Amino acid sequence: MSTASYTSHASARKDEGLSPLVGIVSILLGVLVVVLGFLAFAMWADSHHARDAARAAAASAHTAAAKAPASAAMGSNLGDLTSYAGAAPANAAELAAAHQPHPATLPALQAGPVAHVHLVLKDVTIQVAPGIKYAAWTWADGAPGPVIHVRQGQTVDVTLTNKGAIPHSVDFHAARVAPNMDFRDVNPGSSFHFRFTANDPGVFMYHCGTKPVLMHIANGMYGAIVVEPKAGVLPHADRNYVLVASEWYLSSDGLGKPAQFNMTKAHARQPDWMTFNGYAGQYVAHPLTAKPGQTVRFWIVDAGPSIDTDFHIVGTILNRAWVDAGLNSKPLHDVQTVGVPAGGGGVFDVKIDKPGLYPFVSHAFAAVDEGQVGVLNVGNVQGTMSH
Ligand SMILES: [Cu+2]
Repeated sequence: MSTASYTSHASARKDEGLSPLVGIVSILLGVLVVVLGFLAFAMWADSHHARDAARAAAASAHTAAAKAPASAAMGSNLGDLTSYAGAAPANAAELAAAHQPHPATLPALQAGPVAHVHLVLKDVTIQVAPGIKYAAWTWADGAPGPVIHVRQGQTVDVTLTNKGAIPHSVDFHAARVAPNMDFRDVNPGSSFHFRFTANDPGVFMYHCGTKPVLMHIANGMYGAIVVEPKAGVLPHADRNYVLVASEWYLSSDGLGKPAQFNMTKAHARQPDWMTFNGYAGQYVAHPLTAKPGQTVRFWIVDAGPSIDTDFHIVGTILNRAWVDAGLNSKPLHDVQTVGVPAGGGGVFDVKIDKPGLYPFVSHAFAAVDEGQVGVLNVGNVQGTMSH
């Protein structure tokens, strides 16, 4: 509009000396020409945008079509955002009680300068909640993979054996190496070997980094490596627990045939289940334990693939929190809830004097409803949580 008014003023000046009527008509004609020109430009731009949008849609359809055979072969239910959160068979409580919980206790260190790690990748049907079957791509013993515990300065000697149906790889967040060399894809039936020195203390994620990474992680290919600082650097802890948080995106309820990965839900970040150590609520049915007054250290990794964990223990306050597992830094003291980002870690100390049942959660509470909750039983008390 400013262009139109500037042009009409210019016309008015040029036509000085003619009769007022001719002047007014010429001004109106000038405005009309400008307005028509503007409208024509707007229509052209609109059609141009429409054409671009059509091209983008076609390209996106083409990409989706290109991906479709692989996704279809893997059973992904493209376009379906139906939630299966909370699905449960009639005997869910019985199944939860019978479930062997994933070991959360930090395993012992390996002696010597080299820690040997053999990771075997496999396609296996697991359960992610009581009675909920999922066709996973995981490490030999399910998801998450084994906790690797090394001392700062140790060399980690990794052998990766792929017993799955498609290429996989392993990416260690604790390593400073060239990813194109050491995180390379390994074909089915092959093994690959590499080493790195664990110079940075903390708790780190490891995961398959093969494309699409979102799918490989969501299917269960992740775990935690604890790089403990040299003896005496950290305050003493009486118990050490490792928890790997993650979320699951299901193509079906998993009650009958195993559910598979749903890319649409993964892109929408709409999981059906969220877990600590791969199985919804397993430490509610089988609590972690401590004695009153003991220092309990939680080594947390959030494997995602996409949602953060807001770690909180109900009924107490975290005495020490090394945010993002930065063990070269000083911890925060006396904090209520600490975020652990997807792909990150956190180390949290808590000392509880009073016997009781203390739930630990991701305080983003949809996560609790979807299974990311456990209980720390302090003092071997009996009973269950009322909330
Ligand atoms: Cu993989």
